[in-house]
Amino acid sequence: MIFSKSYCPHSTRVKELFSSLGVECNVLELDQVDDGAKVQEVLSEITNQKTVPNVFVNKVHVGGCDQTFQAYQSGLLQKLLQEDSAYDYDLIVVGGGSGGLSCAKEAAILGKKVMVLDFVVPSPQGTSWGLGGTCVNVGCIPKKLMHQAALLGQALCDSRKFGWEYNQQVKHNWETMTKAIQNHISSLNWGYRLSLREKAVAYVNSYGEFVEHHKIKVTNKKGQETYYTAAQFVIATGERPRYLGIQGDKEYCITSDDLFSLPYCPGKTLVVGASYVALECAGFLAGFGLDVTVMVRSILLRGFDQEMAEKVGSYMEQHGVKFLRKFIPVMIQQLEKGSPGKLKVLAKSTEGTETIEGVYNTVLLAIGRDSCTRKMGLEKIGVKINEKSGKIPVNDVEQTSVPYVYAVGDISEGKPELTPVAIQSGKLLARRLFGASLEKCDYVNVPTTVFTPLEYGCCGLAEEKAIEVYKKENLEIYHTLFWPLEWTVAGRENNTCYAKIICNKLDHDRVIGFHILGPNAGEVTQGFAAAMKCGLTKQLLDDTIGIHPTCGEVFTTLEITKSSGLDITQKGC
Ligand code: FAD
Ligand code: NA7
Repeated sequence: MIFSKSYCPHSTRVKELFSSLGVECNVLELDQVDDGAKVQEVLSEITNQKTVPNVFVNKVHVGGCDQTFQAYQSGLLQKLLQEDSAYDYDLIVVGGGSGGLSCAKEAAILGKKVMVLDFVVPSPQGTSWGLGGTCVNVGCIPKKLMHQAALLGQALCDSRKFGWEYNQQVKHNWETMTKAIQNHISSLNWGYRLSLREKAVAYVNSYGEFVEHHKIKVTNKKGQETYYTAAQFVIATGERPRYLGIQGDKEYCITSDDLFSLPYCPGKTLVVGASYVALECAGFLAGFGLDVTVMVRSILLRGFDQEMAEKVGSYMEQHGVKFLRKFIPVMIQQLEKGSPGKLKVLAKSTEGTETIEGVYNTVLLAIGRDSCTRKMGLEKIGVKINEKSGKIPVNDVEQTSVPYVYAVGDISEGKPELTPVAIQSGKLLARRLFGASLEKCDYVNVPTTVFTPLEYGCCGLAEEKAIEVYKKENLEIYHTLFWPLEWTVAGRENNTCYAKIICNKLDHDRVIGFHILGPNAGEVTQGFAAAMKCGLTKQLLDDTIGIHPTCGEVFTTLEITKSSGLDITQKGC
């Protein structure tokens, strides 16, 4: 199908190319039909391409004149010209995590023949898991459950103030918790398999690697290879934890991939890294009463609002987590084997020549994650990756540099690395590919929560980013400290929880940044994120009647601006 204009020389070249290949095309000359401009507008929406010619082959968008000739030269065009039915599947999804499963299920609901490949390469410590990807097995789910286990410990302390009396010694049992969490995860793995089967999606527990256009080699645990073809592919292979590349790291350290199913209590733990995975793990381990140190290379929670990040850190510090700032490990040595054993960590300052040593039972690396894109033959079919980050650049319809290959989730460049983002973009992609939908995934104002001992929820811009984008003089920031009612009788500290909104004065005091540090921050943030999608302003917040007594109600009574410098400490309840 060629969308063309009769006077356009590039359209003529493309038409000549297809006719030289003996291919009969449908051609729509947009300058010769009444609604040509409208069609061009819709095409631009769907394909992100404003110009003609705009070429589709067997429902796959190829592009303009240059892209069509490039596809011809690489042989891709000839492949696309084969009938759809020449392929084994309409869609093969590589990666059965949040993004891949949502895309596969939606495509199957829309009547397509779909296959999902999912394979977990065991961690250097030998840990592997079932279907569902990072979130279910080694991410959000076990992390939040361990966070909950730690919060229950805090609740036990609070409960005495509320009159609960008990004599038994309270202690935490790692094995009991881990077993219960892993049982829950197994039930989720089973649920995913079942729901694929119900929707007639073929699930293959094997590793996928492209070998040529439209063809993937699939290798199972036993090394047996099978080949499949598909008209379209979605890559949703996610990320895996990075290692330091120093002596002893892969041999002796664990990562979040190992922690949640560790068969023994990790004991005295060094957490290396300062982003949310690091701080969340450090937080719940300390909540179980373990001796926990976080080694920070530079700042806490890079990318998040730094005022909030520092408050997260100082609460953790006041509740027993030690921080070693501006140090990086240089060597890990095993002193004793065991479950857990004993490790010596040598670290050096990032600012000078100082070195320090420490002995820990466990070293947990949480220093970032690498995209799983380098060992799957992407170069063989010409899918471009960002060589530095390994991420796959995609356009606003999640299409890669190869027209029939799409990418969603953590491996797509510039997108928030969050489960609901992967799910939404996978689902909408399937609807655009196989339904009649034009809806694109909206990556703006995606809310998130850091589940540290004091939770931090946010939506929109960090203060630093808002200043960079809108300039300080155009912003009004409202903030307050607050004391959750539940904390008063429990005797927990006042002036610790904090709420902040950043408003754009040039746009009716529109809320462009929402930040809360307090209990249930995720629950609070979710609703306000919906309000921000609807264009929340400071006036609308003031017009909203609060729910008393809750933490969320502070946002309906914000009065003090940061620029006023007025005292925000709370004197009573
Ligand atoms: P994944 O879920 O990682 O799935 C990719 C799958 O593809 C994996 O199963 C992988 O083994 C498989 N695979 C890779 N290569 C191949 C191949 N060649 N062939 C076959 N299969 C392959 N997000 C939140 O929203 N909230 C949270 O609270 C949260 N907490 C997190 C906590 C931790 C500790 C971590 C690590 C992440 C957390 N995340 C959280 C992020 C969230 O887990 C990810 O954003 C999400 O899982 C990304 O989904 P995905 O589909 O891109 O990839
Ligand atoms: P991030 O967000 O990539 O952060 C990595 C953290 O580790 C950050 O604090 C880094 O410090 C630190 N880091 C990175 N390299 C080193 C070395 N070599 N030594 C010491 N410290 C280091 O990683 P996360 O694992 O928390 O999360 C990644 C994604 O996983 C996240 O988006 C979710 O989707 C799940 P820096 O600030 O760079 O100095």
